[in-house]
Amino acid sequence: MAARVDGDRIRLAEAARFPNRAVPVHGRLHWDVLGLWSGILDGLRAVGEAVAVGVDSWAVDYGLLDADGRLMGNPVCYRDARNAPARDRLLAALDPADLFARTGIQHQPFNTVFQLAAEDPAALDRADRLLLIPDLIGYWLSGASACEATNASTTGLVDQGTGTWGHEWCSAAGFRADLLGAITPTGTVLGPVLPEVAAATGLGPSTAYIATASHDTAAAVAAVPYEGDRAAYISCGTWSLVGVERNAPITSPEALAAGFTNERSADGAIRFLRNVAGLWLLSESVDTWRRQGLDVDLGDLLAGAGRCERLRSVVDPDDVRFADPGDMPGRVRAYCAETGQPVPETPAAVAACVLDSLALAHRRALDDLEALTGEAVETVHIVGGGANNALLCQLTADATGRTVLAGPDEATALGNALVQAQALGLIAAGPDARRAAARASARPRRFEPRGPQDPWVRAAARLPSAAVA
Ligand code: LFR
Repeated sequence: MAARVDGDRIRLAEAARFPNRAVPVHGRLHWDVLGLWSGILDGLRAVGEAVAVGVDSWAVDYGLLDADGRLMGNPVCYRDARNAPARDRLLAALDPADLFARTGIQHQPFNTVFQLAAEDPAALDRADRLLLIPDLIGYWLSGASACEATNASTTGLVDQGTGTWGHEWCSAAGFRADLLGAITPTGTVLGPVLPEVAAATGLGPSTAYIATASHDTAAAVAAVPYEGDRAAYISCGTWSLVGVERNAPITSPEALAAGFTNERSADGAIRFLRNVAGLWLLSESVDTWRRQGLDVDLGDLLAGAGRCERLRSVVDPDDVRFADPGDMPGRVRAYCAETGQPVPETPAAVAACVLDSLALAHRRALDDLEALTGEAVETVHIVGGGANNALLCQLTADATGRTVLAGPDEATALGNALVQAQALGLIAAGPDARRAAARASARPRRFEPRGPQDPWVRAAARLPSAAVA
């Protein structure tokens, strides 16, 4: 994405778009990180000159570098099956409540700490450095190896008390703490891109590489155009991250049991949120139908889903069966059959079931959020690609009985750019100035709740109680 600072706002333009797929090979699910790198170089070539560049991506995943700074292997995708047993092993060796109290991070199987416990010990011995995905791309761009703070917080390895890596968790997971570099404050200007990158892309040699909010969710939350207090966000894409921003973490046993986590925001505050499985269920369904030779058009599918009877069948999107890539429509049908609900047969019926279920999961997360924080939520900002899904936005308003403000859809790119613009002094420092710029840059669409809440309450009763990681 190319971002231009225009007075008090940021204008975004798409420069290039390429798919990011996890590739199963030899019993392991990998990311094609070199494919991503070449897509990024194409994108930079399309942008041409730029004052600065910053990278964000999904969290937790990493590459290992050897002493020559070479990537030792293709990064493993966080959805790989190796993580859950490693998590269970580590949690049996550590005190889970203490781990949560000190890191603030819920025990998702894919947290970096658990992935590292599942790594090949020989690879960890040989490795010189670990870089999370955006830091790895930043290293290839600039030669600087950052450990940007928002993404570092998702690893499950940062002690919130000291603000740095917890060495005892590194040894428990079986790796040397010196694989991790010092944590880089969000918004640090790290110097120019490498001459070979400048030459290959047309970026000027003085283009700065900035450690922006490199966790995509932190970047998206940095761009929420809040209009008042009592607002929550749903950063809605592959995942629905449902949360609020707070000054202090909540690390009570109740928060742990409810599957909430405390990640770091761009300003060093806390993103208190729950990971809800999100539009992953729909995108995997569409991929499955296409593999089966069905010609699925997303617009037609959503229009069809909108015409279906509401709440005919619902699933718990956080059920572990939906976590792995694969035949999502088949799993949705099996879930409905097992819970004695009508089985959705057509793609539109499956999409309706998924979207009703996501709206219901949003409702459940917001209710839990209110109970845990003791603060009412009146408005819900849906940001990210899900903001373009008008049906999901309307259903979320209906299910939660709250006003939904949808947009910006490219919240992650906007937040990334806002943090860079602040680092360069193009926008005044601090969260208030950034929020004002976010509001000036986005025009959210409003969805008001329709109808009573009872059908949603009754539908929720059809599901087993909240699935907690
Ligand atoms: C969203 C996200 C979530 C994180 C998950 C795995 O893209 O970054 O915040 O929990 O992906 O990294």
